[in-house]
Amino acid sequence: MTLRPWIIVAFVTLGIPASAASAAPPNVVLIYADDLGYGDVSVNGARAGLTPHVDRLAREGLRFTDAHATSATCTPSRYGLMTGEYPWRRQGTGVLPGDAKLIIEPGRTTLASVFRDAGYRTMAVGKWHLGLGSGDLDWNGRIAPGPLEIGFDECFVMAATGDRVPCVYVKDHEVVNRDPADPIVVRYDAAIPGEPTGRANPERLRLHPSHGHDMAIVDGVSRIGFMKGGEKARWTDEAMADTFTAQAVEFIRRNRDRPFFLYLATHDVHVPRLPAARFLGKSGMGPRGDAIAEFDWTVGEVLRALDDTGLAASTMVVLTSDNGPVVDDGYRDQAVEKLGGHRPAGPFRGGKYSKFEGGTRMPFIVRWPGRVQPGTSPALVCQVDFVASFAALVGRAGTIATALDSRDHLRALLGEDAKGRETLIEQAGGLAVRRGRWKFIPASSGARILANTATETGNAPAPQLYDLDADPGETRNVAAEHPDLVEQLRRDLAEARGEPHRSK
Ligand code: NG6
Ligand code: CA
Repeated sequence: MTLRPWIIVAFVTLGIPASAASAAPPNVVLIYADDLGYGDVSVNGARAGLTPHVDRLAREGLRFTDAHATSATCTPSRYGLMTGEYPWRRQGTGVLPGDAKLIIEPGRTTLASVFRDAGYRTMAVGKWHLGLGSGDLDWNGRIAPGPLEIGFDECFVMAATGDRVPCVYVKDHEVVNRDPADPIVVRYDAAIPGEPTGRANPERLRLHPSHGHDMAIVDGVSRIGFMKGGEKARWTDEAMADTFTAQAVEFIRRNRDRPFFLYLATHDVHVPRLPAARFLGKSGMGPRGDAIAEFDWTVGEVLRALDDTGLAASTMVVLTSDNGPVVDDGYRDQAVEKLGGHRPAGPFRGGKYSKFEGGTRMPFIVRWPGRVQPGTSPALVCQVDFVASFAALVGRAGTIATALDSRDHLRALLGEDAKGRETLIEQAGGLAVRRGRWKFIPASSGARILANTATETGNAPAPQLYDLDADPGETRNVAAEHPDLVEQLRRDLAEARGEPHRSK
């Protein structure tokens, strides 16, 4: 705590609890990693020295051990984070192609609009993956609706993922460096005649796919989807983290004198993993580990910008990720061969695409010097609660009609409540449910293991119940020993789904 003695005296004299006496709401910087697993940071078990800046954030902040994304893939998690609605309530919230239309209705209350309406300057930097336009978007014209229509004052984003076309940046309503003489064509339904593809022209590749990813070739890497034109607008993979980080730092500096919300959604550590040359070999784990080092560098640059501008104490930094880790996600990048003893999901089972805890259990740190006591919290928290919780932070507590799954757990985020949610629904295709230490996965006929990524999905023909306190790795199914709990969690899931409970 950095409270000065006279302030403490004032609290005592006036009877104001120190915790309720924070001044203005802080700036908020949300660093949202892509596919970064619970165990990918040193503070959660990765080798010492891999993530020094994340470690610093954890030392100075509150590290959560039971924090979640809503889902085990990107688009649904981002949908839940932005809207405060569980994505599985909505059709069309699965992993989107790069030419998908915006899936959040313009004008809807979102995490961004909550801040904007409270007088914050808001910006989205990095990965978007929530769709752009309203169908049949012309990439050479005005790109709308998008981030600016759902609460951001400005944006500098990629449309979808690093491995999907179009491989260009969008600033506000326009593709960066677009050239009317070289129009951009994007399609997902069929190849574009005359354009090379990874499948037809593997000799042109510097990074080869292990599965999928054999369509358009951009920057020597074959991607998902087809694209033509826009040569000057195409990104260079190795410069992506530098580009996004520079945008973020510039936004912080430019807004030093007013409240701001920065949503910094990195491309790291998603595929294709092509970090800048200076990170190569840094991790000893190949490009996936080097991408973690690059992500950590981004975190360091953000912290440095806050230090340099004198904004560290008045800024809440939240660091988390959109879904669990995956080792081979479609490129032959040596991630499997060089993994060694590293455990991307930490002590948890599964990862990206999985109903086991590794799917949604995220690294999660909140730093707000002088306001949030450093330490760890076991509270069950979820990104779906950001809308309601941050609305409370900026003084707008109350029901937001469209954020129907978002609960105000600000006290948990600030370290004043060690419990958090009573129950939580986890999504990976199908659903699983948490109640305190208990985790229930209903019977499911889906594949137990995804052949391409070697993911343990959590699907099984029999219902599964795990005691995560005793067995965080979900290795011992205790459903048969606790029929009452199975029934309770089944009911929790049915209630969340809004279905009348049918006893089985
Ligand atoms: C999958 C891709 C995977 C990744 C994922 C989305 C293939 C074979 N696999 O379909 O590489 O892009 O979609 O990842 O195409 S996410 O983090 O954006 O959800
Ligand atoms: Ca992701």
